[in-house]
Amino acid sequence: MNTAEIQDIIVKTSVAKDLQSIADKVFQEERITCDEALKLYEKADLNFVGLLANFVKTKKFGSSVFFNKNIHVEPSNVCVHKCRFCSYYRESGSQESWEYSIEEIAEQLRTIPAEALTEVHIVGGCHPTRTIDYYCDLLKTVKQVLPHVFIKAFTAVEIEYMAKMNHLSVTEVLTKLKQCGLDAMPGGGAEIFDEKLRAEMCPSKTKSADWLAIHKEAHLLGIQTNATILYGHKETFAQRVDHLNRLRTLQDETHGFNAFIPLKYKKENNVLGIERELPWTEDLRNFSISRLFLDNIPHLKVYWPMLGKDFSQITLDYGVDDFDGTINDSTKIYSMAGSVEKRPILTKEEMIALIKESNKTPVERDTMYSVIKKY
Ligand code: V47
Ligand code: SF4
Repeated sequence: MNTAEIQDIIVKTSVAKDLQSIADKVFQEERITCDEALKLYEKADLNFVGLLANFVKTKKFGSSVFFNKNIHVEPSNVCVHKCRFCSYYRESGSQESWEYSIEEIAEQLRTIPAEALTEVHIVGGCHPTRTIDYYCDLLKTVKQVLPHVFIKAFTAVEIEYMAKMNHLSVTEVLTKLKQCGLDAMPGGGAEIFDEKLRAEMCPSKTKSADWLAIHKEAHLLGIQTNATILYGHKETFAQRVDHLNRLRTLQDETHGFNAFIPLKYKKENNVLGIERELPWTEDLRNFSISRLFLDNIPHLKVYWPMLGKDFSQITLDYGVDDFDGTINDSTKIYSMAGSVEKRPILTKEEMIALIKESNKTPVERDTMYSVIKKY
């Protein structure tokens, strides 16, 4: 649909005047304000924001939907933090904990044919006794076993912890990791930036300003990163807008974020005590409004293991342009929290078929979003 056709639908469906003026801004590629984003969360129905988000996505990327061939490595779920929404951390020695040695991880990676991967994603708990040497050796080993892959590793929370426990600055940690093979960083640990709510949800975790400062430092060192929000728990719409705004402001300065990934709170096996997860319509509205507000972060990613393949296909009409990766059944963070996919794995062919079924064009990318092949 072109601009005029969408504008016509908006007028004919008697959308309120204040929402129409937001739509006009979107069509003119003008930035929407925090108040306008809040108005969208409070007043706009799914079809309205969906239409606009799909318009923006299509203008940027046409029918392309990106994916990559990746695996998640989770070295350990032993963690010094005890975030109240987390279903994953365990004490060292507990039956449900794991603490893989570098050799165990290398063994696992050696079983994967080289052509099956272009990225290894590494995220785990903040382990109380592992020093930065473990993480440096891990990066070097991954590059030895799979020299052609990009490594996207360690959240800002893990980076902060490495700095503290090894008496190093964040810059020193990032520089060392980069020398050992770190190419990019994932977006985890952002949770919700509102200080009061963050203190309630994850009291000992990296403070919001520090999370942003670590990403800024990574960007300045040439390490591209992602960003996330954990939504669907106790946060208000205003707190979501505040979160998005802090990311947009940093991105204006550094341009180092590749993708934004809204992570839906899942309620199983954690102590937060939320009884009902958000309905899917709210997920779609959240994807759409994120696409409209974050005009400077190019990619909007759906993490399909958490939301399920079928529902993730629908998000492709609500502003999403990135289907993440093949994953290879290698993550437990979400299966322990009650994710839709219990054994997340897609072959490249299955991924291509899912995207084509949604009437989109699958585009294989690498970690830096360079195009490998269009299908
Ligand atoms: O920061 C923890 C989230 C994140 C729960 O950058 C939960 O490409 C929902 O950030 N319900 C880690 N979410 C995972 C992450 C990620 C995932 C995929 C791709 C990328 C990327 C990053 O998992 C944590 C936290 O926000 N999380 N517990 C839960 N109960
Ligand atoms: Fe640790 Fe991350 Fe879980 Fe928090 S969310 S307890 S930092 S593993």
